Amino acid sequence: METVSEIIVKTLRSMGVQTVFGIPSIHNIGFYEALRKEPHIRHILCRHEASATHMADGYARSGKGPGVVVTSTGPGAAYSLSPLLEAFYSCSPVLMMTSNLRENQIGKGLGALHEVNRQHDLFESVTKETICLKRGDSITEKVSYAVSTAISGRPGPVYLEVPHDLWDVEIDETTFSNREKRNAPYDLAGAKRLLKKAITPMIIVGIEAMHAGMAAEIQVLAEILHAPVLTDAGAKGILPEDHPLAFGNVTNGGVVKTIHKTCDVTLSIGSRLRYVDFKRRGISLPQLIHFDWDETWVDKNFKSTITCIGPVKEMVGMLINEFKRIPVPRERHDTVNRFRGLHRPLSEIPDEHAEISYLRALRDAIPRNGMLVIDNTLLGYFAEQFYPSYKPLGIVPAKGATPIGFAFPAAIGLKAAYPEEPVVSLIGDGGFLYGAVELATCLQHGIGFPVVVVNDRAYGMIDYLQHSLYGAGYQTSLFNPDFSAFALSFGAKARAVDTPDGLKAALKEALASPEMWLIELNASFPDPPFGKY
Ligand SMILES: Cc1ncc(C[n+]2csc(CCOP(=O)(O)OP(=O)(O)O)c2C)c(N)n1
Ligand SMILES: [Mg+2]
Repeated sequence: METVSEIIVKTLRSMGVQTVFGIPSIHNIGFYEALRKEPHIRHILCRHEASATHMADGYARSGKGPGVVVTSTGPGAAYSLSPLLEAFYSCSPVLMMTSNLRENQIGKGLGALHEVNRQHDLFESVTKETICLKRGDSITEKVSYAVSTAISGRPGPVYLEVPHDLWDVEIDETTFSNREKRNAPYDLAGAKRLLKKAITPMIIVGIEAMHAGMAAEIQVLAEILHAPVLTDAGAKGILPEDHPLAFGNVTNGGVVKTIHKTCDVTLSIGSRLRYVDFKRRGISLPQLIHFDWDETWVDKNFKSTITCIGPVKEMVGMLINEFKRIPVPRERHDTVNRFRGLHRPLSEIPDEHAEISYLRALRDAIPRNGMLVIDNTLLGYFAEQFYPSYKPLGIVPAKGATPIGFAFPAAIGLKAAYPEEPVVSLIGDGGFLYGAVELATCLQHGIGFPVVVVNDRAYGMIDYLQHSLYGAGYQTSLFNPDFSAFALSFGAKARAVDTPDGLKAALKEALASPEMWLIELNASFPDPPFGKY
């Protein structure tokens, strides 16, 4: 006989879970008791459930299995909502485990501790599925189902709720074998036909393809078709951005606009084709072939000519097989050469704007295999467009729901997944103070990386919007702590810089050490990139 919590922990472990983020509570200590006895799962104790959920999201994006966060009933659970929204629309496989009232109290409105009416309903909009355990359930089956739902198809968060009187219940559970999911047959004939007729097709790759580990397939397909590749911000680097067919973020201006206007067929692979990235920018996608795992994002902003729903990696493999012996038309080579001639990578943009010099400093200091986790801060917006990424996760943005406050805790999660790889967080003074106390988490768990806090003493982006729309700023100036003294008080290292060279030197020093660093960058970037380049 084992307790429900022991079975849950055993199942998580058998499904490859190595790290769990969370905060213990009277309602989930039964689960913590099982975790205490499981030496192979590392628990990272956090200071806020919102940060813990961003950490689980950062971890989940690493591709090392689901990012698991454990919260308590009611207030603890509800703090996870906003971070789960980001994870949901960034297709990040987070497993949120939470407690609830005793099973026989749920839904009765008795006024029990931490009670919230219909707790799981809160999570319906921000998860792939909400799963509530009950007495009599096969725990192994439900927990396995929760994990596999998070990581399969289009990945995304799953909510798993356990009534708190269930944790310590002893049950005798017979093993079960995972049911095999069968994929519906898919038909690529239309896609092949259209691609054969195309003069110059373009490929758009979304963050889903990145999570599905499709870098190799994307490169082979792009080379076989000799098609330019554009990505959403989260997939930047899936084709190294110094590859001759990589043209960066779909939202960029310059050559990217020419590509949108010139290409006659679009092959979209695992992209949401978000309104903010496409429609709002006046982009049209003629003859769209939409490859996706399910139909949720199909025909939302663009009517597709051909829709192919199925296991996308496998479907791309089929295209590779079909096209590998078909010669590329001469005209396409000429068109792509013309695109190349118009392309202005970061190394060729003149230094006339401060942001370009700072992006160069970041790129020079961060090794090719490094990961830059960016918040929705002004320098971050420039990074999405101009910071070249040479690998999947070379840049990690919060573009699912565009929150601020993501990049510091998410970088903690990513660094927990990749302790040996260089990770840097770039965040504004406003966003950093959402979760700055997680410096304690870093020091407590020996997690060290540089967090660059851009101190413009403002909610700068909002100040810019107020000035452009109303001619004046209001309630956007920030009173800040002494960031260095703040970081030092936790035992982290700290440095304040105000030049690109200063930033580069501080980052190199920080990246060479295993310690936690706060680099305060005293600079402001009052003009966002939109329409500027
Ligand atoms: C959770 C959340 N709250 C509010 C916003 C609105 N918002 C967008 S940018 C921004 C200012 C961010 O300030 P800071 O982090 O200092 O970066 P800066 O704009 O100054 O570069 C705010 C408040 C948001 N995107 N997300
Ligand atoms: Mg700011």
